[in-house]
Amino acid sequence: MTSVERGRVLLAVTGWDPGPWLAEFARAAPDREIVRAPAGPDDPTIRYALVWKPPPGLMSRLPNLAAIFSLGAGVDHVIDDTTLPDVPIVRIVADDLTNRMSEYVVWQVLDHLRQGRLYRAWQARRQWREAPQPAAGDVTVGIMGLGALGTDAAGKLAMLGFRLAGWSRRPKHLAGIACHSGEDGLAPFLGTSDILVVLLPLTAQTRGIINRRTLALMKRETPLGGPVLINAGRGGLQVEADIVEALDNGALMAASLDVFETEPLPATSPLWDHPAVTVTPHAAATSDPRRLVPIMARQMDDFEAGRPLANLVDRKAGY
Ligand code: NDP
Ligand code: OXD
Repeated sequence: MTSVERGRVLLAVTGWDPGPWLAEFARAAPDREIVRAPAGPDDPTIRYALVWKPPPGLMSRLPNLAAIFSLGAGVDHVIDDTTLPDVPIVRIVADDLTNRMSEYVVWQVLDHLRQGRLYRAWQARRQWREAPQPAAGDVTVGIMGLGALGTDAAGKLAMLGFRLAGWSRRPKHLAGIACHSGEDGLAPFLGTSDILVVLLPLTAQTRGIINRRTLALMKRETPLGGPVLINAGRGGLQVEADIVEALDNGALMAASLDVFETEPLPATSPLWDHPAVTVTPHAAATSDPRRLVPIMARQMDDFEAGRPLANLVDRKAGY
């Protein structure tokens, strides 16, 4: 079969450099043609789309589209398009991405446990001081979102001796994690969390879930001196004005934020220079084309051989 008979692959990315994705795709799937734009309106040659924040309406103008591959684990950037055709959406579940996210979570949790902000401030003032050193075993990390990323991060934190709690939509039983679920489980879950790690998808149900009311449900007294928030899920999960207020009134002691309501984070945001906030630029777990493209190319081959696509998005649930 020629590459045209097999159908073309469209790469539709906004805000990312397409170069490495095109190069990796050419290497991983030399028998498939990848293009940056449809040949015209209603291009019938496009069979698959690899997307990150695709322009709204673009997918609906591809009449022979068989599947959409999100270049990220989250799919809010795709399914927010109300004109999306009814084709399978595949998201990323890959060891490479999962490991990177767990590295970020462990890095931030340990930084809070070991008082990284205090020591950096003291070093800047040439102060030789020792901060209180709580034990990991006295600290409960609450993982909000016990999916591919949350369960891996929980396992790695458990190896370091932390106590674990978790929250998911549907009930779960996971060894070593006090599992809570659904709306009724939210308050008990937040009430046990000294450090809250948010790894939820952004859906109609989760939008704005980190707010004044939910932050107030966290413990005020913790072995770290106060509750800590780490959000690497999506910026739309958090109400930033409420986070700043909580940091200023003691409902929160510190926050590590990788994602924001508006990205890039506007220069005017008070989060940039808040002394209790660590900002990273949506970089907790980067999508590395070298690791991810071969997985997608394999999935296309599987699909054409009649095997089911893995890691499909449940459009009704929104993730
Ligand atoms: P999964 O779909 O595997 O897991 C999502 C988890 O969230 C599941 O446990 C799910 O519950 C839970 N959940 C969803 N909706 C609700 C709800 N309404 N109430 C309670 N729990 C809910 O996703 P991943 O772990 O792969 O990824 C999570 C998110 O991380 C992505 O959606 C993305 O937004 C973000 N991300 C961020 C990156 C970054 O660099 N900052 C990189 C990669 C991902 P259940 O188990 O019952 O389904
Ligand atoms: C993702 C992301 O969803 O990079 O994978 O945010």
